[in-house]
Amino acid sequence: MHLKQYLTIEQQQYLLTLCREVYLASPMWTPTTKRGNKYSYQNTSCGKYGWISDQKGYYYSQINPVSNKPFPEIPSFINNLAINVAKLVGFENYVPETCLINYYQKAGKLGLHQDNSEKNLTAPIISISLGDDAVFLLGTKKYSDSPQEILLQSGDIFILHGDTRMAYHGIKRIIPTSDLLKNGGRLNLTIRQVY
Ligand code: MD3
Ligand code: FE
Repeated sequence: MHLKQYLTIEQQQYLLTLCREVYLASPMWTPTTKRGNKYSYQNTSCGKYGWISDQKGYYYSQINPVSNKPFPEIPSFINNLAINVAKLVGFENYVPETCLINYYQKAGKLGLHQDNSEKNLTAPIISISLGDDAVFLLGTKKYSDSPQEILLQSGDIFILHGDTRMAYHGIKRIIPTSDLLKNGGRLNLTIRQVY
């Protein structure tokens, strides 16, 4: 479910200050694949768990690998927003356990992949876009099915549930359009119930 322009400018600016607070306490890093290749974006997390991709593969951890400290809590505005949005797709007992924050500069991208390192594969994933536009690719459970291109803009929320939860997806490219972030780029927040 694509909620276009769901957030006001004021809400987007507030989310941005919350993101800054998170990455001051929990610095970003560039994730790598199992083989040691760098992804074309940076990330950090808040919540009980954070998402890690390194030589060991993809997994959730309670420790930020840069600071060696636990991830900070999910700010209550983000937590409440996720709970309310989950209700829109019929989930009354959604428990946000992590909020992954991805930062894409102009050349940022993310290849087609499935998100399956969560134990709970039925709870929805909630994605919030801030800053520059992104061409988002959304396929199906079959890698070879050609994905559709969806424009994600600042203030949009996308809810992945039901059949789309296990769909292949990625970020094809970033289109510099927004002045929300001081130095440009795009932030994506994905809120997940892991267990
Ligand atoms: C479709 N992030 O962090 S958000 C990711 O914009 C990720 O940073 C992208 O894919 C980003 O794993 C896409 C939208 C999104 C998030 C999770 C999904 C789409 C999804 C899970 C299943 C299917
Ligand atoms: Fe993903």
